[in-house]
Amino acid sequence: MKMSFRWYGENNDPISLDYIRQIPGVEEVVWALHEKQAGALWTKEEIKEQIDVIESHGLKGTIVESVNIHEDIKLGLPSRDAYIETYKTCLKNLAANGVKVVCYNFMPIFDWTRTDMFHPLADGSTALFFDKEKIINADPQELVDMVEKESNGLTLPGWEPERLARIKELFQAYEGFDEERLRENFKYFMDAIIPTCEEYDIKMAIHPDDPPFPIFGLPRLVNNAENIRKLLATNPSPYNGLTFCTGSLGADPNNDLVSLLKEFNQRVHFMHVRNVRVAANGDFSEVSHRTQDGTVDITGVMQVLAEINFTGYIRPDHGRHIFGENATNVRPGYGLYDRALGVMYLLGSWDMATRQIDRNK
Ligand code: DNO
Repeated sequence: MKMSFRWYGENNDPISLDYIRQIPGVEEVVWALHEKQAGALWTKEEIKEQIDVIESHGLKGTIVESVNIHEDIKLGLPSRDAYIETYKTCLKNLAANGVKVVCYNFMPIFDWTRTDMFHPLADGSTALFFDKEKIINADPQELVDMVEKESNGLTLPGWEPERLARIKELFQAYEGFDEERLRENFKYFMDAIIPTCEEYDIKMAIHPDDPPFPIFGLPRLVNNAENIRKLLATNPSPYNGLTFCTGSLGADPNNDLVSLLKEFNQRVHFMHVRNVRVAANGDFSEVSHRTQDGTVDITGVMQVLAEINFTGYIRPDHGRHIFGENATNVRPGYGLYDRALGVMYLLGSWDMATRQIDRNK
């Protein structure tokens, strides 16, 4: 298992690589060229420059999150072929620099969605929060305005201003779009890139839909066992793999994370581990990584990883904002402290589980 930590790049992340390096067990930095729009080319030189910075701090940069998919690919427009060619070149350029896994998503228009970025928790910290009722009644534009207001000038992944400027037009383009059509477009994309992935040994790891149910009428592809089965079946190559995000999938209480991981682990290349507390009305709050603090069985998930001797990448996902972190000094969900505590919890669970397995041998 390769422990990693997400980092937004120099002059873009308030957290330095020097700090990340001090978190026990972290070997890898999960990075991206965040200034690049979906569909843009990542050159070999730009990639190398970023990896050099990471390596100069004693860390590795062999996993990327995300190389975003242009909306025309998801929509299946004729222009998709040109974007797919560029995507393939990105993959080749990443592979040439030693990158092994690419995390991405296939969600229409929005990436992850929340209604509140600094929701107060009982312990005095704050965390990302999702109010289901509010979303059902909201106009997508209100959500965009909220995200802009609460992100304090730091661009949030998946909420880039360029993407948000096109909201109305994109909603029109997706009118009448259903799951089947989106899945067909996914298959078209996957079938086109898999030969490149296989040739250059670079794996794709799709991120689940967050939240794992349709919002604003937009279809979902990666949200439960049945849909994940269908998605993986579109192209059976192991290079068509998953990012297994416990927080995203766990926001639907019908998803049993331990059994999902048991079923799909052969195709899981990247683990995002965090906990959520789901309320009876469907609202959910992000919480600490600890199993008892939420409704996701985090230690159960770590036990499965230990049992299969997981060799892929893992990162603590979002954390609460604690120890003085707030809207003025942190990117929502991506503070330093709670994610660092998360690393220790995940490694502690892993160490105990693997030790037990060794003893029983
Ligand atoms: C949120 C992240 C997502 C994730 C993308 C992958 O914090 O987990 O933005 O990076 O969905 O493309």
